[in-house]
Amino acid sequence: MSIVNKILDRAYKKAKKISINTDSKIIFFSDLHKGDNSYADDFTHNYKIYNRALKNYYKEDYTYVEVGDGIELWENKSFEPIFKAHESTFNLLKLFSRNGRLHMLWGNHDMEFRNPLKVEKIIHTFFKPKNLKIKDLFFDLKYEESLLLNIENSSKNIVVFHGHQADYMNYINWKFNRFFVRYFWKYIQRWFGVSDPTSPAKNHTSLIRVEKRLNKWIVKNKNQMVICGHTHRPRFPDSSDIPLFNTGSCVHPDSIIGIEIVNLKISLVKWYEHFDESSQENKIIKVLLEGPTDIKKFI
Ligand SMILES: [Mn+2]
Repeated sequence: MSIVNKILDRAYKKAKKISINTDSKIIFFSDLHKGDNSYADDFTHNYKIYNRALKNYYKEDYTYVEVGDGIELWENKSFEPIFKAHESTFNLLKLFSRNGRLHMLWGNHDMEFRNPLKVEKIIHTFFKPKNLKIKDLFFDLKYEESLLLNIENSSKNIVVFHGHQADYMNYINWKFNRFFVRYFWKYIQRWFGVSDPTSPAKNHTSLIRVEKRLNKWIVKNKNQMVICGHTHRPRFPDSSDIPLFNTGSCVHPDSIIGIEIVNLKISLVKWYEHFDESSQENKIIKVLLEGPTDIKKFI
């Protein structure tokens, strides 16, 4: 059995189980790559759209699932500047967390969160006594590798993980890749405008390879439905196709893309800023890209 299959099997077996039914409302976003607001921060230009979307989802009683790479810990060594740059976003996550409606998964760019001791250390280093007030305002950062959404009173499941489990270089060698991006690539990117070669989001061959491996695993596991991120390429298959869904990302040039599950129906949605002719002002709106399609068609 290949190493990738072993990694995927393990992520599947140890997934945190959650049961869902016709009342469940879930929004999945991934790949925010929140940084320190500097030139290299890919999220900054979309934070207004993202915050508006999150406020809406919070009001409408959704559960928020972050499917990995929420935070960019390759280009940034410390968590403090990221927290300071995106405090409004973290405050929104805190609301979901306090209501028990938050699930955070780690990807390759925030794989440090795999280790609860590391999380504790990151929080401890940041929340020194002078920052204790902020700590009180913060929430428990608890990360999982994967979720298993079980359709209530059935044996049917959807598995959710970041997707770098099918990307050997980014799962096993994440520390080397992080080193490469942190000390070398960030500067090349800035000076010459070249894209990071370790990222399937910016490299078509590796994107296709990751999708192929995931498809293979799905077929091997009786067409197990999967929701992932990582490649930044949104994906919503036909019901006759292999059930591999991808949330896209929150770093698209002028929009964020995500997946919703409402009333056991799945959709792909996009949020973006749009100039409204009648009111002559910019409005942030949501459009449906695909669905809503009955989940039963995929499982
Ligand atoms: Mn990733």
